[in-house]
Amino acid sequence: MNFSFYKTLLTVVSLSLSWMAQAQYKLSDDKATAATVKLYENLAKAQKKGYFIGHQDDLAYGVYWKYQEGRSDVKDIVKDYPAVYGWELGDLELGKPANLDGVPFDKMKQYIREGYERGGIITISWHANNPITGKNAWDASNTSIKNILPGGEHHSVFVGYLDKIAAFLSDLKGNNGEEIPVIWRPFHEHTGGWFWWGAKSASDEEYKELFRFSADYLRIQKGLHNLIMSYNTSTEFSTPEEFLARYPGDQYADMLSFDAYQRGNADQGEKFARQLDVLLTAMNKAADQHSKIPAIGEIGYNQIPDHRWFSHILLPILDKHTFSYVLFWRNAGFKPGNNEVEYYLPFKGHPSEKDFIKFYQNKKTLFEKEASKLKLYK
Ligand code: BMA
Repeated sequence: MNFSFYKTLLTVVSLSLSWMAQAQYKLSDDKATAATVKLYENLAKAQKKGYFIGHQDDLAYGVYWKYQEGRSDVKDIVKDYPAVYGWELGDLELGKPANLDGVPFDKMKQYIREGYERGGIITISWHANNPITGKNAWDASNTSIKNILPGGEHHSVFVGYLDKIAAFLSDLKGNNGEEIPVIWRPFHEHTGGWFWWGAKSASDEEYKELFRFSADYLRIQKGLHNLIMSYNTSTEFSTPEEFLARYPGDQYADMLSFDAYQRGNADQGEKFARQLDVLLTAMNKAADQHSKIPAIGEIGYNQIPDHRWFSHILLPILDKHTFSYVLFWRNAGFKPGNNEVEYYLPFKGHPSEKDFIKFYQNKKTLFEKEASKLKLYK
């Protein structure tokens, strides 16, 4: 018996299997920077360990504070930062110094660099103003996306918007001058009817064209190669086919995601959990079929009225599935404009504090300390 022959054969087989598992996840941009490629491969791998926890605007403000160096509502409770930092560019395209939620873009750049240098993951969304009416992202009236695509009357306005976005994204640099990789999540919740790029104003084909045109513009015309493209629906689907109805194609998407919020009373929790289960099952099938990485683009239950929500509603479903990350929406706090209070993660002293610590201690929830150990950019 020649054992060494079998040993060599076994090594060759297992090496090629692990190579195939990684090669399966290939970025849609074949000119992507080395760090972007690494991040994407490492995001795919890390799914075996668990899922990263993210928070929108985490470093900029919390429910009771604004712009305090090093502070985070998450860190106040669990002594660790989130692993994923969500940021938002809405109003940048108008040349304003701060975004639609008041976050100054120069500060945002600084926070992005900080999070990245600590080993965290950056994702950026864009509540783009309506280039046709000049009103905001929620103006879904009287819009035809054809007007902003090549040949359309408002095409140049839209291209002007993209120029501003490109300037920002290309100016995100790490300490060594390298471009910071970004999970770019534009034109999100497009299966819903509330945004001008949504299902009410744009046909499936028009949406695909919008997505492709803007991706090509950023990558080819603007030479940006630090983007991981995210295709992000709302909750209007229960099968992989429905989820993919507006999918721009494998050459344009790297991550698949959806946004889902629990609303109403705490007794709606089980119903939300069942819905989340259906959504994750359908999206993950689509992700498998296309060899893309799945994630939850946005989630939350405003003010968390159920003080066991994280451990009893969310965890059992999240733990059942394999996906890359989940991003909780922003801790805006009291909003003087409309007298609303908005936050999706607890702050120190909130009745859900203990429950969130349990969520933190769960093996599969990955925060920044674990992300940093994984060296996602190497
Ligand atoms: C919404 C709310 C708004 C905010 C918008 C964009 O869901 O949080 O207050 O302006 O996201 O960040």
